[in-house]
Amino acid sequence: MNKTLGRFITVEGTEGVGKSTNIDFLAESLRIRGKEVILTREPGGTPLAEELRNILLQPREERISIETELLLMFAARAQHLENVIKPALERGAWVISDRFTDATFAYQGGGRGIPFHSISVLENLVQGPLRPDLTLLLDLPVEIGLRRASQRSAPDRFEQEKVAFFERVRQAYLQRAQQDPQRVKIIDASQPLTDVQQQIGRQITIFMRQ
Ligand code: Z5A
Repeated sequence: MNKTLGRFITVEGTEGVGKSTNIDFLAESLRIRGKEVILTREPGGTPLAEELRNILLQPREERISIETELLLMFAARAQHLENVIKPALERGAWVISDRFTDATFAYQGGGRGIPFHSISVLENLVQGPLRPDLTLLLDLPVEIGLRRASQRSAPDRFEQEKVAFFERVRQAYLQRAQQDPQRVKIIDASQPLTDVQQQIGRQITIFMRQ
């Protein structure tokens, strides 16, 4: 656990797994236990980081190099950590972030092919020792997630990727869970919403007992 009073929970997964749908439920289940909860997201979470998010997600003619994409993700993260996450943890709040650095390992690492050790260098530079206390990985076959997500607005720059890209992202996430089972808990997101929420509730109960 971080040596702060608050706790840092991240929610991860590939496209359309139900992160946004379940994050409010997660926040509410902590609030009824008396916790101050801060909900945030990556890339984003501060005005500047949200500007970087727009740059990252907007489809554009000029190709964004994979290194530029990686560095912009960490630039947004540095801002988010300094101005939102660390101050909240220091005053004892529980921070829930819709995505964090596991997404970088999954998308820029697994998806784009940037070596994991290069990502680790930036992770250490930007975060120091700070890591999430708990990560809920909502896992779902890629085609189901893409089908769920396709019912929304026009696809962003990531959503324009092919199925094979998201398969690599999913495998990288599952690898992260395998390497750190104490922190990363897999939630079967293919189940009906009530069942997914029961799984999340169980993990939160276990986490709060630790
Ligand atoms: N990215 C990156 O590359 N590197 C990084 O380091 C970071 C991010 C931090 C923006 O993320 C992009 O940034 C992301 C990765 C990249 N791009 N992609 N792909 P984002 O999180 O903002 O965007 P997103 O992944 O596109 O989120 P999403 O598509 O909104 O997914 P979601 O929040 O997980 O899904 P949802 O909106 O909650 O649910 C989708 C639909 O399914 C919706 O209609 C629900 O009603 C429905 N749903 C949800 N649960 C169920 C169940 N259980 N059954 C049936 N239907 C369900």
